[in-house]
Amino acid sequence: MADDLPPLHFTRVERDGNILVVTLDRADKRNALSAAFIEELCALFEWVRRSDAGAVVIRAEGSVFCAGLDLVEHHLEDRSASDFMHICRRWHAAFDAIQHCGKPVIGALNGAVVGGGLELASSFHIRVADPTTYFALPEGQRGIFTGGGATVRVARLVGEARMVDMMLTGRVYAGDEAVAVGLCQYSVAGSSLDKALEIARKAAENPPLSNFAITSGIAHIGNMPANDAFFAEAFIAGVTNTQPASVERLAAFMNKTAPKTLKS
Ligand code: 1HE
Repeated sequence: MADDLPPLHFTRVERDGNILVVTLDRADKRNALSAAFIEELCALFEWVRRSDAGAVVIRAEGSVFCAGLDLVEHHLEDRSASDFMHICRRWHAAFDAIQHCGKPVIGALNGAVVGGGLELASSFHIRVADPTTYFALPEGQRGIFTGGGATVRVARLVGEARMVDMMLTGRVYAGDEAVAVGLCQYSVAGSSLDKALEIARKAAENPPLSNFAITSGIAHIGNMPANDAFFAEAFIAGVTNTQPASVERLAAFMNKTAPKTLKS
């Protein structure tokens, strides 16, 4: 582990080979996101970006992955509109730092992934649910609005109409239905951590530049008008598809020493 890991109070970081395992470690408050927790995620993922990790798994201590905004802190702080606007901008910075850390980020989810917890999880590239996992946006019921990027990331995952329904009615999704609507890509009968580690190890076999292009390029291109998107895609492909690691892998394919893409 690099020495310059920032001080951590709400998370733990361990290494499993070239995979970083980040644990949300505020189980007594169901991993609710206080302002200080968000600052820690900003600093930690800036460090992750500079690390040589091949992929990252994010898991949580305790029965709940993340209960979202620290509602008690928010209530006690008696924030002004402008205070909370600045808080939201730090949430955006933290989740952007996760999404664009350059490495595949896989969430090993459990229990509630709600409100800001779903905003956090939607910044991961792959989400794996276990049988206890459920997703909801209880903002309407709490008399608040999403402020950590859900209007972009969750709406992209599930579509605007479904997100409006989730916020108005508090509708909960879990299991295969959560996969079907796009909230997670996997729902497993066993441990979400085991599956997330398996996915992370697989993804970490790709060249780092390819993983950077995949984990950031698709999201950025999705914000562009089609003509600009095609230009950006060509540019990214120009750089990625001519990298030394790609030349080696294509030579192996030509020489019939590379694995084929087969069904199962
Ligand atoms: C919290 C929080 C929290 C728990 N902020 N402290 N998020 C929500 O609306 C979800 C609110 N939380 C819950 O509905 C439940 O806590 C759970 C279903 C997630 C878990 O229930 P449970 O029975 O396991 O735990 P608990 O007994 O409710 O809570 C245990 C402790 O965690 C308790 O503290 P204690 O000091 O009394 O022991 C709770 O107060 C504390 N806790 N959740 C603060 N969220 C940028 S905008 C984002 C907008 C949103 O995120 S809205 C969604 C907010």
